[in-house]
Amino acid sequence: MSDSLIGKDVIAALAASAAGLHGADGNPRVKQVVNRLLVDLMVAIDELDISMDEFWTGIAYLTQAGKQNEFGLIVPGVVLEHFLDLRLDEAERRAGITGGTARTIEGPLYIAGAPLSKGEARLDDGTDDGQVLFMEGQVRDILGKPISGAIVDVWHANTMGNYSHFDPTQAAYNLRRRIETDEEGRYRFRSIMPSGYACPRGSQTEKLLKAVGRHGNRPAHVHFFITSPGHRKLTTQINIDGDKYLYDDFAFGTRSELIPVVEHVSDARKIDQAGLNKPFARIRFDFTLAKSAIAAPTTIVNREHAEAA
Ligand code: MBD
Ligand code: FE
Repeated sequence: MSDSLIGKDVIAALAASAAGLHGADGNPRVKQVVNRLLVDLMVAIDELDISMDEFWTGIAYLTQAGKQNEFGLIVPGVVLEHFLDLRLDEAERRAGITGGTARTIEGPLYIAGAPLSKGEARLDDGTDDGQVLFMEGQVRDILGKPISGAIVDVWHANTMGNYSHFDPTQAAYNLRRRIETDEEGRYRFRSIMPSGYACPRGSQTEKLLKAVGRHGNRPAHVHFFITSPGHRKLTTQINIDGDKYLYDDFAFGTRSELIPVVEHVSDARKIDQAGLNKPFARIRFDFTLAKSAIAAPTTIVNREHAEAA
């Protein structure tokens, strides 16, 4: 690292001017954030002696990432989405909110408006002959009371690690459903065992990961939003135990509390009872929601979500 060429006072003055701090117009929060990020960026450029070519390579990288709509993938890949979770965890701890199911990142592949059904659903359309997976459980509050009428919004990849909507070969909303819990707070679904996701070949995300010597794989997982009036929204995932990438997730989403036992059922009678003709897997997982609180930041995240046609 070479010595810096520009004084910190000069950088501060340039950033303040560029962020409009000397005028009354504009959005004060935007001005505050832009000022800070400009200071931090100029200090980094100066102290790391970032060359013009390096700088413009970075801008070209980001431009292409934007064209390819990849920021939603780069953000978890560079740990920022997990970092936001850690901050929310700590804010909740300080507000005295404890006992809920662990949260983990949403990721970029949620599609709003999946078909809604009561109590149970089948997520797959029967065209993927992956292992059948039954998953069920109960949604409860932190006192252990079942929450009926909660919405379990679930989405996951197919056996190729691909998500419907983003993968045009799958039907709309394949492997995506919303299930309303029954009177006992229970949900239940049939689906197929997902495979892990891998960042697309040739993507900007993959290029960055390669440049820092990392891979772009996630362990197999199932995503959830759990919502119920009067309770804090839960954004989480479960990971499939035994996956090669279980504790080596490029997106930093794995949490040990979110790795349920996967029961592999090969007993002929049980297979028959399930109406199947080959072994299947079963996962039981309960969700615990914290009560709504005004003392802590909201868990409702407003970000752009597509909806299938
Ligand atoms: C995924 O399926 C995912 O969940 C995340 C966080 C990033 C990329 C793909
Ligand atoms: Fe995912």
